[in-house]
Amino acid sequence: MKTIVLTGAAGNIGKVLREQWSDGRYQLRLNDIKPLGELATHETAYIGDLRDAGFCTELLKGADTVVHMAGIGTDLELDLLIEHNLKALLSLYQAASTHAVRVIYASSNHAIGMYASETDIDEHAAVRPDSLYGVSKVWGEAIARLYFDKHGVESICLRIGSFETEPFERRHLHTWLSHADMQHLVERCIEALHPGFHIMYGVSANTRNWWRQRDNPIGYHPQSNAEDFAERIASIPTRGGPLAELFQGGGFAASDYTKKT
Ligand code: 15L
Repeated sequence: MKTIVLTGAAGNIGKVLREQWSDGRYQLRLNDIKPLGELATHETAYIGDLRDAGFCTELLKGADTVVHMAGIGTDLELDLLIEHNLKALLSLYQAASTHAVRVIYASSNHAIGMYASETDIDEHAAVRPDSLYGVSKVWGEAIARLYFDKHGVESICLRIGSFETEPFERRHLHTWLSHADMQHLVERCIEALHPGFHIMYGVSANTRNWWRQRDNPIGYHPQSNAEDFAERIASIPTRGGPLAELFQGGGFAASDYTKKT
């Protein structure tokens, strides 16, 4: 049976993955800095800070894959991004290299959020981050690439769209990732044979997707479609005002925007 490390296990995505694996198909090492509640027999809690290299080494020793969902999920202060999205990630990759563990890295669509909303792109398009948060995700993808090229650590970077129970605004017609599709995506990343390094868009099979997956070595086949909710949400403006409608990153792209056209 595979041993999977799940960081950010107490977070939104972490909880959904933990629930999916409640049947005990994997031995789970659950990491967070917050309490994790009652544990099942196939679960072990590793409460601790990923910036601590010794802790990371202990966490990953003997594991097959780490599903790295921990980190700062918004455009907060630079110091926090540096601590949690840059330093902690580096410490995790160092441990992954020491123990030859595959990494599934939670990148984000905000790595390419400054693309205009009418544009379709694939995973090979140049990065265009929409915020310092997006820049921190670009850093993460670069670390993943470095550790594959230089140390052979396999990584799949997931450019996650809008992970929500249901889509609830116009932008989600293009960006929604359902819980079921996220579960399928992460499971395909774990089970794929020798994926190497890849960037995958974490998005459902939305009719209006902006993101095209050119290479799909893991066999990700999403089933949900935000179009099923179009009648209700097409008239609900994207949060962040009119500018947010113009960019794929929505409110992240609109925030602090000062460019004169
Ligand atoms: C993200 O990366 C954020 O963590 C999340 O809060 C949402 O803003 C999501 O992207 C999105 O783009 O909808």
